[in-house]
Amino acid sequence: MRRHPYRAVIFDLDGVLTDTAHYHYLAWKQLANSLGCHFDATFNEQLKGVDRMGSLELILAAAGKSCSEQEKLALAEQKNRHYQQLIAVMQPADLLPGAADALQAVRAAGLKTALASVSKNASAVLQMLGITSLFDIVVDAAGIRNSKPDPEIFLAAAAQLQLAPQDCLGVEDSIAGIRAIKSAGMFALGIGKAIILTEADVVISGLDHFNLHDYWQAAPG
Ligand code: B16
Ligand code: MG
Repeated sequence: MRRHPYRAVIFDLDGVLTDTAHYHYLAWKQLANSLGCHFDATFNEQLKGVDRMGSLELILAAAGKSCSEQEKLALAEQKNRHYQQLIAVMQPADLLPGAADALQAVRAAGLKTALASVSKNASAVLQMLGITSLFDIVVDAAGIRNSKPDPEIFLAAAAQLQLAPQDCLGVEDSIAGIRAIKSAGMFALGIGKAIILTEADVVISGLDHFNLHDYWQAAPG
């Protein structure tokens, strides 16, 4: 049997394995509206995959507002408190359809699994979902300096797995994340809509449509 062209799959968390992307949206929307800033789902696409302070900067810039560093920290903390209230009740049933099966299929095929999330809440969410043990390595906000779309988080994951970037397939639901995967030199599998994730190599609507073998022919080499 032909060896699979990839040796690892690097998964994003929010919006790929679980619907925390929606909770981030609700928490940012409440904060933005309390500041009198317009906020909708279209604008939110720009925030996906972007770290907390980077997201706040985008909201303030779009509204033409300026704040001191101290005010920004307080606003980011306020958003995070609301987000943490929303995720407090998460449990294994909150895994998105196909997520656990996809992780298990990757491991059964002999490939490594990694998580690449810029969220400071990533480890807590993995614990609540009960899937920490399904990852060989986890790279989160603590392990990087630059948020997506910088490729750093995906390159760090490949390095920790002791693999070359081209041996890895990245899975992302955000425009910033797909850009990070492509900049890292990896195959990018988008989760969502092709009309939004235009830079992805392949887009599927969710991990319930994940089939590792479908991505063989598109692999480099
Ligand atoms: P936190 P991912 C990202 O996670 C989210 O997509 C993004 O919306 C959020 O602002 C960012 O994490 C930071 O999260 O405020 O919890 O540190 O998509 O990289 O898994
Ligand atoms: Mg995401």
